[in-house]
Amino acid sequence: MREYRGSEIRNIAVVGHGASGKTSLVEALAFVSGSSKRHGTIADGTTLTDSAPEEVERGYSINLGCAYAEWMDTKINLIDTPGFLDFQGDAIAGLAAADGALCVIGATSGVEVGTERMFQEAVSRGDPVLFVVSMMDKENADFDEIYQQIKSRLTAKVIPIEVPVGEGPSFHGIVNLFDRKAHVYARGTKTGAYEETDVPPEVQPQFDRYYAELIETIAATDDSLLERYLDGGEISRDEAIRAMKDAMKRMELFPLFCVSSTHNYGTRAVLSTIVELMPNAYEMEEIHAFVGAEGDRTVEIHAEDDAPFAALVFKTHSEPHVGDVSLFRVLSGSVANGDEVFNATRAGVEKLNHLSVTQGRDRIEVPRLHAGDIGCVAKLRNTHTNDTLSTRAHPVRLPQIAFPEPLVQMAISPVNRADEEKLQAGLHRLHDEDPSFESHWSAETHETLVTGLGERHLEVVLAKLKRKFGVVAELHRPRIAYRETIRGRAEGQGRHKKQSGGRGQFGDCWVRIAPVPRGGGFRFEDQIVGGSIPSKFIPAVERGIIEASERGVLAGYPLVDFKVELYDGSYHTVDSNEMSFKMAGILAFRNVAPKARPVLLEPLVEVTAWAPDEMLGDVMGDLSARRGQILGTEQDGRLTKVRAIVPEAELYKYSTTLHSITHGRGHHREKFHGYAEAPPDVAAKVAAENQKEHAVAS
Ligand SMILES: Nc1nc2c(ncn2[C@@H]2O[C@H](COP(=O)(O)OP(=O)(O)O)[C@@H](O)[C@H]2O)c(=O)[nH]1
Ligand SMILES: [Mg+2]
Repeated sequence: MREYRGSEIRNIAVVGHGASGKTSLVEALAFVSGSSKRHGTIADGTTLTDSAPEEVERGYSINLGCAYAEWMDTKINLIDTPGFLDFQGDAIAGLAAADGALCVIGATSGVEVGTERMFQEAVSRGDPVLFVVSMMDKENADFDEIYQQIKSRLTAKVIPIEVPVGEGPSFHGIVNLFDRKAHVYARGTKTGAYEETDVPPEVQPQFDRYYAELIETIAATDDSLLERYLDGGEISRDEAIRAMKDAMKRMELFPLFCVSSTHNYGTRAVLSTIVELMPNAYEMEEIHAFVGAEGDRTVEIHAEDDAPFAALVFKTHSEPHVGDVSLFRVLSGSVANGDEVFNATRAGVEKLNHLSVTQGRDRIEVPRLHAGDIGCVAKLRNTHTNDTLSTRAHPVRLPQIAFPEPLVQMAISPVNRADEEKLQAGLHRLHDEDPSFESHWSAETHETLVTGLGERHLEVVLAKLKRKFGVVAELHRPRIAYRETIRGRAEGQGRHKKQSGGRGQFGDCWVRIAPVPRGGGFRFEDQIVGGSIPSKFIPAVERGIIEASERGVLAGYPLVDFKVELYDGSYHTVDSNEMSFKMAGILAFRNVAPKARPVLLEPLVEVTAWAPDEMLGDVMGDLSARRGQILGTEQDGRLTKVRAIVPEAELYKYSTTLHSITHGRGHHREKFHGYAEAPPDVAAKVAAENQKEHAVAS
């Protein structure tokens, strides 16, 4: 491959809902350009960008994948992204690495939740977006219908640039509104070869309608063109292209195309359009990168070859036998194979051996990459997603990609207990690859918790653990970190006496126990007067009480928010020691706490849920059924936001329920809120479960 400079590079993220045809489109574009020798399919598991075993097995994308198409002396980097929201972390990373997006919409499935989500994400980043209606060959494909859906659900500024010739199984060509020519595909063509003809009579009415709309729209984006148009003058193709490109950058215009990736119809036109309408890599707006240890100063980064090298690692993934592979976007400067670079995020030197570009799973070594290009390198020592590679002389840290926060929580354990260490190492590595996945050990419930964007996300984590790290693990419902407290006061004795052969044990104490406000923890007051317990044994009493309180009195959960006054006791000059006073403390707690009206505390979560208006009633009904207390509702863009306090125990798999109530359009956030007394029936159930567990254990 020859070297490409930024002006000859386009970086395009391919986004949209799951199964809208993104991966197949990338495959077709790489193939018709001649850059990929084979036209792989999803069914055979042979596409360039769905090459991980998890993807082949499931038939959908999980990781972003990079391919390229060389077309019109330009290298188009195509970043295929997953459509399911469980994997939107990679879709967001793909957009962050690109300068524009192809938003793919299936001709029969239309605009879906993932389409809305990713279109908004692209627009909020200020990236130009080109819509592509895919699968035009499918039965019931309806181009006009999809155009109307985009108009009503995504943006009124969408404008068709092409008209399909035939639809569904009879789809066999496209008419380009600029060229006023039809591409009629030879039946059975494998390479997208076509014959150029005049506009066929059957599409003439549609052509006239869309052509008028197009010219009017373009004219409206530019005052001088508008004037000429109103005076009845002509607008040339070049003028129209320039005006459209500018309008796309300002988000004032979104062109619409149509293809069949299976048949390679319409794909050449998409390639040419990307070259003509999408910004080249030199046109990137400047970025403010952080410098200095504190990161309190910034420098401007421009896409220029002779500036110092700076690149953002937007994806890392580990592959068995290869190790870690890092994908990065060169934002400024250029870099040569074998160069030494500086990871300013982790203050480490890395060597870029076998500098490459990727065509799906294949890595193709290149001598040099210029500002604006996307590259890859394997086996860096300590570099992860979101790190910046720069130089020792000019270390900078680029703004990081904001990954979505994980939401769904499960407990995980290895099936084979001996694999615990391997499991922890694997979880750690998977987080480095995918920051929207996290894991941590819960000291309170003694289990490892994993959080991700959805249940599908966590199931894929299990599959990766097995394949990449050889650990078979399983997911469970997480334990709830209940606590206990007391509502009343009580007092009494703890007396430990044991005579066994030689020296005996003796400890005796009297305590009063009382509640303190929520969050007050544990307080201990020594009120011994006259040395009824020698002061050296008093800390032992306290330790005994703390130890006993950790096991609770109702259901085996730690008892919190109480105070203990130690006010009397007795001792024996020979038999008393620390151990016996600790036992006395334990016995005192066990004797007195049950009399102080113990209650169960349960963790509460503040839930904020977003849903379309028409489903709001069902969402609130469901929250109430989960013992939720609704705090209020409020309009937030197109959706309504509901806030509620809900017991954590009732929130298991909430996102799945919300997803089905709102047909995938709702989403939510959770935040720990605090502890509150659980209702008696809940407390009784938790206590019974605890007893059952102990019965099994003993
Ligand atoms: N008939 C037809 N099927 C297609 C076309 N493009 C994709 N598909 C099928 O649609 C399904 C989803 O495609 P895929 O590329 O995986 O979509 P993605 O999830 O958006 O990447 C697969 O079964 C493809 O074979 C097309 O142009 N025509
Ligand atoms: Mg895909």
